[in-house]
Amino acid sequence: MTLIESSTLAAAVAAIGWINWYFFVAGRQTTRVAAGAGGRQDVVVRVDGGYEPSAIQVVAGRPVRLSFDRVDTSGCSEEVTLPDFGIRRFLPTGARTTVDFTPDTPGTYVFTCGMGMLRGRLVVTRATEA
Ligand SMILES: [Cu+2]
Repeated sequence: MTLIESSTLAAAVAAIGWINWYFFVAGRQTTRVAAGAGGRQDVVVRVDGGYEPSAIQVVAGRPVRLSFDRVDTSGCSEEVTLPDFGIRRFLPTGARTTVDFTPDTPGTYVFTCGMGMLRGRLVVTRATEA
């Protein structure tokens, strides 16, 4: 192999490694939310062609506030729904939209865009598990 061939190969291997990490490792990390003053579990979710963080862990029986900061202009992300909680909200670009609810039952719930294409997970645990 020439030097150019081997450095191209190295760059390709590095790119593949990064892509695998991005989709299979980074996306699986769950953000644990600690309750702040007043017991509310506050988390800011960036909406930019997806949700960041996309996996959020909270404790059952205490109020949750999801603050969606939408930065993209794709029609896909203009709505967010939490079907298990009967919530559907419009998210204006460049603004923060807060969604308040209290998950009473431990379990894994989804939040998605209006069409169900962008997806996030809300993992609700018992207070003693957190
Ligand atoms: Cu969508």
